Amino acid sequence: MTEANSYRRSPRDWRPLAGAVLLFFLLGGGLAKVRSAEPSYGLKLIAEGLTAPIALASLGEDSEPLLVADQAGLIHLVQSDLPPRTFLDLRPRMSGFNAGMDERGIVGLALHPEFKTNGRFFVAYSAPLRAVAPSDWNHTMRLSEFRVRVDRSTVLVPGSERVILEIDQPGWNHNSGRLAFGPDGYLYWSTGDGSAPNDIGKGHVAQGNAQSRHTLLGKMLRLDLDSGSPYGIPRDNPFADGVDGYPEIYAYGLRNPWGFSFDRGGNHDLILSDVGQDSWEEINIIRNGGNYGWRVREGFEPFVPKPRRGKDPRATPGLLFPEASPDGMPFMDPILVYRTSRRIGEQNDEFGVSITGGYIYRGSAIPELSGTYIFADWSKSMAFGNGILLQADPAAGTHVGARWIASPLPYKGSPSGRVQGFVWSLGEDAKGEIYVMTNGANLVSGSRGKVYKLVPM
Ligand SMILES: [Ca+2]
Repeated sequence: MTEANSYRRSPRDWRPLAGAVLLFFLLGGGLAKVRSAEPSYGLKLIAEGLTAPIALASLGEDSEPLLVADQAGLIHLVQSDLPPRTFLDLRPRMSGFNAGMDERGIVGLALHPEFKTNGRFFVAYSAPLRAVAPSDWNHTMRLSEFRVRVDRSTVLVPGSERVILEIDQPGWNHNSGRLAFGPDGYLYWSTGDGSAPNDIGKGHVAQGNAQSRHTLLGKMLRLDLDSGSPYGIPRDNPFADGVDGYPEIYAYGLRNPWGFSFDRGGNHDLILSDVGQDSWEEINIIRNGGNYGWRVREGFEPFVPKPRRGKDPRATPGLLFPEASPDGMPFMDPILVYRTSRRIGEQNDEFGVSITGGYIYRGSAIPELSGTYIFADWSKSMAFGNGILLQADPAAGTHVGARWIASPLPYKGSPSGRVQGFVWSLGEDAKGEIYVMTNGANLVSGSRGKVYKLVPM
């Protein structure tokens, strides 16, 4: 907790801090990376007029063309200097949206590792509640496969949708749903805890969905899309035999993972952001079978929820397990935390209210950023968008017990790292270059969504 407090730093403190770090380095202290005060990179607008861009992928070995998935239900084909054009329209197959905030829609996109030769790609989206689900639940999250023509990757094969797996969702939020293929060739699919505060309520099992091994909510799932029908279970999934938990589970104890990636270099670590409820935003290194703590822990601490609507949640029987995991397994601590700004009635100088996961920069355009973990916070305000780009130096390693520290990522024109709009998501192309997807509104409607690329300037 004490180490976390030291991260609390106003963006305006960045310049003097950079100076202090430089002095420390010159005196032989040898702190992490030292960069010039004026960043040589910035954000280049490559697409606008979208709604809520949430995931992207290069179609080929070059950066472009890009597929950009919009939470509102469209996947666009994006090339610089051309208007985005519709590649896939899932709106007729989706559940609806709230007038206000919403976490439903298209939430995940991933191309098969052999996409070039098999044309297969995968999308996670919110479908209407299926008949077998409890009738008072909200919707059904669907993972589907689609195909493009192998001779022309920009052309979808009509009628190619094949439903892989559906997960019923009690609420409209905490869906997560992000997708990525690992270096092992398996598809990883993150899920949120299902909705309600404290992971308690309608659609939440007694010990919380995230801690239960018998629900697919609050998990990292891992599927083999090259065997079985509609999918196979990798033999080393922790509950592959289905005895102690659902075989699709790879890791658990997650609340609402808002972005994850595999490092293209190094140890190819799986790096995941988990949005906190009351106190801490987290980055976690996800390992096979790991229990990442939610709702028993938040950050490095036992989770003690703040009272809501006048009720003291401590009075809820069975809520708190502060000392040990209910199943006796050790918890996996995050590798990085910072204070969420969402606490009520507290003066704060934190980065924002909701962490957005990113990428270790392995591109070639900005050598200055090589090896830096680049991520973001959605916004400091819930109402108007003032997101921030953040960075951490992974030099401390990714082993259990390693700790990274978050700081703003200043870029040309923004010494504070602040971004206009809500940072909806970050993306990475085939060359390892990084994209920042924003939305000018805190809604899944309108046309204030933009895609920027981090480029030398
Ligand atoms: Ca955690």
